[in-house]
Amino acid sequence: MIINKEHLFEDNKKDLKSHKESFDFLGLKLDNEGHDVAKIITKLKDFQVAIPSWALGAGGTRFGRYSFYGEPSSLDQKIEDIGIIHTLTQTSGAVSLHIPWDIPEDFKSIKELACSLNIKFDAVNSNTFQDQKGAKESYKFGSLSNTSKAAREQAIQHNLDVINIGNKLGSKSLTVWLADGSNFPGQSNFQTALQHTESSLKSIYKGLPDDWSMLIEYKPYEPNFYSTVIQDWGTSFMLANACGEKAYSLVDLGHHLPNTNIEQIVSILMMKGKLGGFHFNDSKYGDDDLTVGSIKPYSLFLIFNELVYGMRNNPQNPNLAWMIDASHNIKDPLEDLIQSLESIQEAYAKALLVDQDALKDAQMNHDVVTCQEILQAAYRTDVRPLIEKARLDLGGAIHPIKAFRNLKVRETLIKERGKNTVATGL
Ligand code: LRH
Ligand code: MN
Repeated sequence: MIINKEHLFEDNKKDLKSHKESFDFLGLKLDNEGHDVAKIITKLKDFQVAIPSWALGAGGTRFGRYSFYGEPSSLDQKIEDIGIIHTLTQTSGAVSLHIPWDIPEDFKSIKELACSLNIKFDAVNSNTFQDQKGAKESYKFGSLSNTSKAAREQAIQHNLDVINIGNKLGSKSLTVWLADGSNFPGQSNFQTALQHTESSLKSIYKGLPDDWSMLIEYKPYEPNFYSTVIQDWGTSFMLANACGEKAYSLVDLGHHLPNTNIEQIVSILMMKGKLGGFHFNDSKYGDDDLTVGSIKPYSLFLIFNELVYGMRNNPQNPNLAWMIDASHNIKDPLEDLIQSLESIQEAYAKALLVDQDALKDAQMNHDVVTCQEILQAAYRTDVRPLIEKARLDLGGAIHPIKAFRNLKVRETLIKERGKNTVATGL
């Protein structure tokens, strides 16, 4: 399904007047406060978030999975679905593939399809947390950290194969997340496991093309529940430094123990020039992979406040890879992703309204109340008219969820694909 631009234009017409009124009102207010509204709109337009190829169908837990009709059953259909989201939101012009879940059958045609929908190939993800049929070695007791040299070499070769696949698609980064760890005290030697992981990552790093980067994702637990080799930002940072200048840490928002100050981690990694990118989602307890901004929107805003500060003051840190990593157990996957994109854009737009110079002054003068007033003034600003304007200027929907339903997207996908298609992924 391709969204008909005429139908979208007609659907927008109903909301054009109220959008224009709220945009003009907010524009005047921000102008009076000295903000460069046009510059903020441009930043929002340039801000593109990659959609995970593994989150376009219904997710599930060990307690069950409720299928969603009209799911994509091929990579082509997944790219089409990302095209639908991108047409409506104009902020998801990239896809992050997970290998082997989404190996292209025909590289040429998949590149042409993605290009026709203005979708780029962002980071490719390796998978050494599941055994593949016919694989010689098992990852039951680890992959890059396994005490078995043969298992480590198999995992290293898989990562080199993933780089090769990404290279054919125009991707420029590899994301490595390891499930490696242990379930019981005494099961593994922490030092040996980390040493194996470091030397294995160095072997993969040697296979990186010059203009590529390696993103090392950390996670405190699951699927191992006693120890995880790359458990926190410090370990990922250490390994990235050990590998070299093309290696960075990847921050998955759900990979932190409760009440961890993630915005502080983000600011430190940026200051050290080692923040490579994000997996955006939200969570209440564990790695819940819920809709971005659905549980802790203020925390997301504080993270973007550090990102805006870092993007202004840390030229040593590269451009970041913006990606979503979520799982949809009860919502329509496409609507869930659209809501996540809106929350990300909203947090970014609010953070762009923070008067960083005034904040710095107040911090220097220990004027704690003013520090909070400056942050919360930005956070309390309803920035939705700015995001609507950025979308509208690019030919998108003023209200993407409304348009998704008014244009009967799910009904059309079910007609085209039927009710029994299942997407690969989590
Ligand atoms: C691990 C993770 C990782 C992916 C997987 C799908 O929890 O966040 O980024 O490989 O989810
Ligand atoms: Mn992730």
